Formats: sequence, C-alpha cells, structure tokens
Amino acid sequence: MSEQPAIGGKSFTAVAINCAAKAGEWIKTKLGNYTSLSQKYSAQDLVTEVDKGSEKMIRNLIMTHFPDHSFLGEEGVEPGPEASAKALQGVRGAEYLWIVDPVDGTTNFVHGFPFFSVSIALAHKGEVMVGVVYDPMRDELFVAEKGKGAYVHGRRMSVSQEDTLRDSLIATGFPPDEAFARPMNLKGLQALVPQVRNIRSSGSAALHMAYVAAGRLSGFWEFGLNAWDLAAGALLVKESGGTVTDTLGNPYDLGIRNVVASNGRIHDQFLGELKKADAAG
Ligand code: 2AM
Ligand code: CA
Repeated sequence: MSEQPAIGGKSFTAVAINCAAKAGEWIKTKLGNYTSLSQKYSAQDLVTEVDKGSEKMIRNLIMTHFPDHSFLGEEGVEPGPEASAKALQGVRGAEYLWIVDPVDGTTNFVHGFPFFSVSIALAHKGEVMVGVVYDPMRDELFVAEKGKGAYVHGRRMSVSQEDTLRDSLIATGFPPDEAFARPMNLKGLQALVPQVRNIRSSGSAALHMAYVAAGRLSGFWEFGLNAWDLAAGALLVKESGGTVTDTLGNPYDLGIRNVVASNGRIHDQFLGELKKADAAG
C-alpha cells in the first residue's frame, strides 16, 4: 500500500488524524468530570466511561470510512495479558487492522495529571503503516507514515543525539503485573538510575514513545505493554530515525510487550545494561 487509496475521499492518515483530534478534544472536556470509575485488573488498572466513549467514537468513525477493516481497541478486550495476546492473535493477520488506545494514561486522566494521549495505528498485514498519537492538553499531534517520516505541528521530527547513557534522559513505566513485569522494571530501574542523566515516569507509554521520536527523551523502556500502547509510537520512533526492539533486542512487531525504544545511538548500551542487571526478561 504505497499509495493510500482514497475511500470516500479520505486517506487512512486523514481519518486517523481526524479520529485522534475529535476523541482528544472530547476527552479534554471530560477531565475532572468523569462519572464512573472502575477497576479492571487491579486498583492500578482503571477504566472510566471516557475510555469507553472515546473508543466508541473512534471505532464508529473508522468503520464509516473503512467498513471492511479490522479493529483492535483496548476497551474491546478483557483485562490481563492472556486476553490481550489472544485478541491480537485473532486479528493480526487481517489485511487492514486499526489498533487503538482511546486514552493512554488513564491513571493520569483520573487524577487530573495532564499527560495522556489518544493512540491510533493502522497496520497492513501486520506492519504498521500509519501512527498517530495526540496529546489534547498541549494540542500536540504526532503523525508518522511508513517511509515518509514523522511530524509534530507539521514539522519533521528526529530523535535526539546523545551517544551515551550518561548523557541520556530515559523514561519508563510501572506496569501493574506483579508476577513478572513490575519486578523486571524495578530491577532495570535500579541498574539504570546511576547510569543515566535522569529517569522520568509520566504514565503514558504512547506519549513517551512520541517524545523519543521528538528527541525530548533519549529512550524509553517498559515491560508488560499491549499492542495498542505501542503500535503508533513504534512507527513514530522509527520514522524519526530511532530504534524499537523488545528488551532482548528483537525488532518491533505487534506482539511485543516488553519494549526498548531509543535514539538508536544508545540502544546497544541500553539493552546491555538491562541484560547485565538480569532485567531483560
Ligand atoms: P493505559 O493508561 O492505556 O492503561 C503506564 O505505565 C503505561 O502502562 C500506560 O501506557 C498504561 O496504559 C499502561 N497500562 C496500564 N495498565 C496496564 C495493564 N494492566 N496492562 C498493560 N499496560 C497497562
Ligand atoms: Ca487505555
């Protein structure tokens, strides 16, 4: 799909941008104003009617333009890693698959901490071709098309220039899975804090990835993420000249849950430190 067919006059990317902008604007109006908060997996895994409403809005808009396409959204999947893997397995062979996180950073949204995003990706036969991450609080729209670069505010993005971990600003997150993901991340944190300039943990994996793409972070790693947290961000990073692998160094694919994204220059060192600390999974 080098040239995007214009169905109903709209390209895939235009629809992705439209969805992210509309959903993001609506989410912003609901900040501090949601009415139903429930726990999914644990007290650390939250969902509100805003997550569900945003996903419905995005799904309806996509289905209006592309009724034959497949759709994978966080709120359509039961909580927990097994259900996520199964849901992805069911659709990953689809010709066109939209992968959507209607609110990435729900915990932030619930607390009024202004760092959350809408993440929308389109994969063609398992390969991400379009990735859009929208931060409604800053009105920042990050857009990538495979082979065509990545942009924010219409300006081409490139990853940062740091060559060493010592000069790097790195982000991570603390996944709720107590059995595997959290202990791994904590071990990695212990190893990396003394090695890097500093660490940030701001609560939206998709936005952390967009920040790596924009050169605002040198790198990001986290365990236990899902396809919808990563698909759009992975393309943003790659199209900005960065590198995305799993924590063992395998190239990004839709099934990756343990991610390392970086400016490329620090990637081997980053992976090496996680491995040395027995924090690569
Ligand atoms: P979310 O807000 O869409 O749930 C923060 O560490 C990152 O982890 C966020 O991107 C958050 O996405 C994600 N996250 C939160 N709960 C999760 C869970 N139970 N499983 C996997 N990822 C989760
Ligand atoms: Ca979400």
